[in-house]
Amino acid sequence: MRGGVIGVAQMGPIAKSESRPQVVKRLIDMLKEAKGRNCRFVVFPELALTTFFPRWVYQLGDPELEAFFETEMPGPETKPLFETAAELGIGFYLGYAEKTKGKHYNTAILTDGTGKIIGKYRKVHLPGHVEPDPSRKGEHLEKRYFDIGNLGFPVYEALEGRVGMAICNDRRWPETYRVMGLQGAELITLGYNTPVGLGEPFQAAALANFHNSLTMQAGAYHNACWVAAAAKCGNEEGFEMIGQSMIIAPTGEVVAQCSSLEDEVISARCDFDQAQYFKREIFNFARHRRPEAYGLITERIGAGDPLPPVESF
Ligand code: CDT
Repeated sequence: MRGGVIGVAQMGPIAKSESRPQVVKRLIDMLKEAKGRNCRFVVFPELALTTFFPRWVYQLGDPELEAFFETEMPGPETKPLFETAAELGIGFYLGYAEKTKGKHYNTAILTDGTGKIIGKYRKVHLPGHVEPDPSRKGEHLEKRYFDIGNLGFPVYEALEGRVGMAICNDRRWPETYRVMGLQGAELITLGYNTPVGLGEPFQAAALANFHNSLTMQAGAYHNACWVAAAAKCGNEEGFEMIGQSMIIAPTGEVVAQCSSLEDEVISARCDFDQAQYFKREIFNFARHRRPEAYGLITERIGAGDPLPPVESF
């Protein structure tokens, strides 16, 4: 079978005081559990090696901030994860904070079953703010700490098919899935940290789980691909984050979902050929998509740009 049994390894909270070796042990334990379930690939969360530090205000260059970033992958503390994965013959998606050549990225890597890195993605849609604002109930300062990803949305050959990556807020944007869908992605892997209770208006917090599944189920169906998504969740340093990690079929159906807010492994048999009917018929982009008829949508419309004039007819 192309594809195979895919695991999602959701993580409960990571305390600020937790060391990298302690976190890596948690990841290894879940990798072993995934092996017991016959998985050949496992998806870990966004920023899976540390607490979600963008909730706090640091000055750039502060050593405490810089310590959240990896300067090499694998490094001495993450190597055991790669070694175990190679022993077990499991590939994985891992999110972490990456520092390279003076740049800081919110990054994910893809490995094959030998512990070799075969793909990298750097988060494009960075939510939140650059400057803290004491009137907010909680901060989300990804724009302060990370540079915008410079790798696009690449799709890699893996699991005898095509596998792409996204990170957290990316999952809310249809273009994330479509850019990978246009490259024939059969599985989109992603990790997330989604806090609630930062002072959202009206029902937004209550709808956080609904919007989580809504965006990913739509992305899977519209692009005829599997989506495997892992949360870091629960009460982390006094801040609540949603769980609801899931695996979604190309039909848009949820086929596995976590029920806890802790470390938890789920798995599903993801046959890439199950996507072929939709890729060949309903979402055959080459045959049915009509970008030349979409008009202004092909022009760049950025934040703060005036809205384009409306044609009268
Ligand atoms: N990590 C991440 O991207 N989280 C965002 C929450 C943003 S709330 C300011 C998300 O879209 O889930």
